[in-house]
Amino acid sequence: MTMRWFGTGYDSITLQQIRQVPGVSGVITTLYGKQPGELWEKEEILSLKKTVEDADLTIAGIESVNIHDSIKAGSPERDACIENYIKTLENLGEAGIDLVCYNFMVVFDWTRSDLAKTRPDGSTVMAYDQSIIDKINPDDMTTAMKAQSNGFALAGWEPERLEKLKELFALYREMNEEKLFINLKYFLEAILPTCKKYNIRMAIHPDDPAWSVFGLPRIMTGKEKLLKLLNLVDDPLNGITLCTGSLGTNQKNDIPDIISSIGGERIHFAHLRNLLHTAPGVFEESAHLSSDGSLDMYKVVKALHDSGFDGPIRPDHGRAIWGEVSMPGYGLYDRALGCAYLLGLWEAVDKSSKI
Ligand SMILES: [Mn+2]
Repeated sequence: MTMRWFGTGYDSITLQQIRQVPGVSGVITTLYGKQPGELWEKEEILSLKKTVEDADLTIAGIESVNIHDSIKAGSPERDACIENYIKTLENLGEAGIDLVCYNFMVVFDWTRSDLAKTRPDGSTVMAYDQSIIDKINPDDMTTAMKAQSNGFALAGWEPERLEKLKELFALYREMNEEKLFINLKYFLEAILPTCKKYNIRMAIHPDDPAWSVFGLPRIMTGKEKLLKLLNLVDDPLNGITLCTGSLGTNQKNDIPDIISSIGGERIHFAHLRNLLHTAPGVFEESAHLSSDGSLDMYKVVKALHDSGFDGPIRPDHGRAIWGEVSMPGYGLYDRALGCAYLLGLWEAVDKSSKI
């Protein structure tokens, strides 16, 4: 069990707090100040590692080493960016880090219409309403997200990159699902020899929400396309991050079935959280418990356990509760409750399987 930690100066949570959550032994972290395409120097990685290990925790994986737009778009400067990505993987590998989560969403990363929707119990959560998104001009999206961020930098919403929104949209004007798959394959094949050398597992994160937003193509949306990617580059190191909150945005996605169809060998990392669907295209994030949302977390954990999955798990976003102010979704309290609940489910599933 792990928790995501954004690093000193970026996160409201300390490593000492994470260390005190029972059952948590590692963090999923990143060099948060890095721009997509930028090289991660070995000294920076080793310094991050030392900080984490000094707190008696381990780095269980990196989330994320972000992919530069030229790689997703397949534009000429992609080879230079892939070169930097490969050097970054080498530096991570040399530091003993062997799990990298990334995503292949274009222009906008994870998207919500509300970062602090109040629930009946007074907690606030991130929420999505397609009809609200449909009325937002994409030009205003960055400002709308930033206004609700409690002053924190939001993962995947780099202001430096989104300043050039018109250029970004122009870059992807001709983009479609098929071309995105081709560009993703090109990227994975280029980095695979390095991944093999260091045994680095690449774990693509599903698109969130799992459908096209603002007319931009999205490809990591459900079982068929996840399997397509795994077959396209058929190597055990090419795997996925099983994110229940992202795949679960589409109620047609049967998550236990996705887990058993993919198999534990290709699921390298799991984000476990729940969400509540209130109408088609309308959902809010909930507490982790099955009883609080639309997903059956027992069935999810059982499917993961039975698949032979042995990678890190982290609770994903949590609610804001007990007056805590943090980066939206990344407070301490509700994620710690999520850890305890998920570890309880895992223990029950594991012990039941051995009776
Ligand atoms: Mn996730």
